Amino acid sequence: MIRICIATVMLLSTTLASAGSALAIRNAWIGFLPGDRPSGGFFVLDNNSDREQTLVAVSSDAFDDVSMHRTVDRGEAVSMTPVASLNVPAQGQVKFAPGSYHLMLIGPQRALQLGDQVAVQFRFASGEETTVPFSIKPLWQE
Ligand SMILES: [Cu+2]
Repeated sequence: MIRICIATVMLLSTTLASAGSALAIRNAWIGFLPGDRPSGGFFVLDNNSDREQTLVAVSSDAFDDVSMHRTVDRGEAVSMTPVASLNVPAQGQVKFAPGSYHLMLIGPQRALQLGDQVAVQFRFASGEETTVPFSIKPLWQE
């Protein structure tokens, strides 16, 4: 019974957090590469709630496939590993930036140009979803 009560309280606080838009995604941009090569997506995710939030899915109609990656520098070799989900601490922040976490955007549905915007959907374990416009920018400057 206690477990059920706790679950209910958590559900309620999740709903309240959603209503207050506790999650904010800003500085969202996609590093431009000509042609249909995979692009990287970058942004800052703020969790303004008092609960840890977990980012569980990212998608976009503008691409065949979107996934979360992390660049790992092992000294002699730099590689990327897929990230299935990502925890954002309460009152914390996660930065997606070149050389670190990034979105891997594969198979653009149309030729993208500098200055274009594409919509990217984010889904969290709480059930909250948000759609964020990403600007197409040169890869080597923010
Ligand atoms: Cu990658």
